[in-house]
Amino acid sequence: MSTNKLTDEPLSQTLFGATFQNPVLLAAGTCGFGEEIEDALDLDALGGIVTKSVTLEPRAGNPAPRVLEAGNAMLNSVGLANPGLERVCAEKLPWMTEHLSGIQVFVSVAGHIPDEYWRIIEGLESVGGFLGYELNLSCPNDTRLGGLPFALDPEALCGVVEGARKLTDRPLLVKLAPNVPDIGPIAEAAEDAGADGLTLVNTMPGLVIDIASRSAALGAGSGGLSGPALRAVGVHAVHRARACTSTTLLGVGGITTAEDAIQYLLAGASLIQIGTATFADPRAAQTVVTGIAQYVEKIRVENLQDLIGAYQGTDLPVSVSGGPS
Ligand code: RRO
Repeated sequence: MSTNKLTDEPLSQTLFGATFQNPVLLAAGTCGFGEEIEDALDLDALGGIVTKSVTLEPRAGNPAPRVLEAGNAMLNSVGLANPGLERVCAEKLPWMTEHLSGIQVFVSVAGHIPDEYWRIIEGLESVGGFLGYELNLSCPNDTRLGGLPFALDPEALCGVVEGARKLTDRPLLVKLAPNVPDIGPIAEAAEDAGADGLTLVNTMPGLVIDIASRSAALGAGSGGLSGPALRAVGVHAVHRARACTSTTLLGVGGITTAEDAIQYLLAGASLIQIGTATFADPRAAQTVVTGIAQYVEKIRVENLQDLIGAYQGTDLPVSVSGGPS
């Protein structure tokens, strides 16, 4: 049996120059700006939150239905509904400054062209109430003007990140997409462009067809798939990014339980984000914090560093040549 002595705060980490009391954050788009969800759970018990993606102008979002169940998953096409930069600065960030002092906040930023990302950062820089940015370069529902989402095009992604890097000293996370042949080189490109951390992964493009009407079940047509069906994809993406970069990783996709979160930690994520699970159980993230604490105590590791990246398996796909035909 291990003789490791447990520290007082085994879940606490210093990352990006800030203290995260535990590794559990709420994912962008699932908790508004904190205020919208504060009655449903104890935000102070978490490591942090990522806000809904902020755009330059307010956005009403896509036609209903915006969310539906799709097997062991959820499909959404919210369409970036958000109050826009001006109201976020005037209302949301002041609320967060006042109410969220013990946890870390990242503001998610979205746009159609690089300049929109940069103008949002410029608009937020002088405002308090948050630690850093998460550049959402991977929304499947509102693509980059005239092209694929930035996260599917490494050159375009680097352009956004390099420009953003010049505008801020705050921690800069980049959120990547799962629907790429190999996320490793994309993670590497984002790190080289100046990202301080990578969030893996956004939702996977998906479609549900109503067979009676022969039309899309979501109001907008296709959407982004999340929930348990995405988890193995996300864990694999984190493991690939760990093999190709040395930057801090945030794992997201299909985490419902502490066991799910621990898979992401073992794959190399320092922080994890809970998204879809919050819709079914608003207190899911708190339950995950408690479960990770119990796990750490049970296996008697000193702290989270003993778990993070402890999975040492191969990250290479098994070759098809020579396999069963
Ligand atoms: O708002 C959305 O429809 C949305 C966004 Br911004 C995103 O990044 N991922 C997603 O599944 N939905």
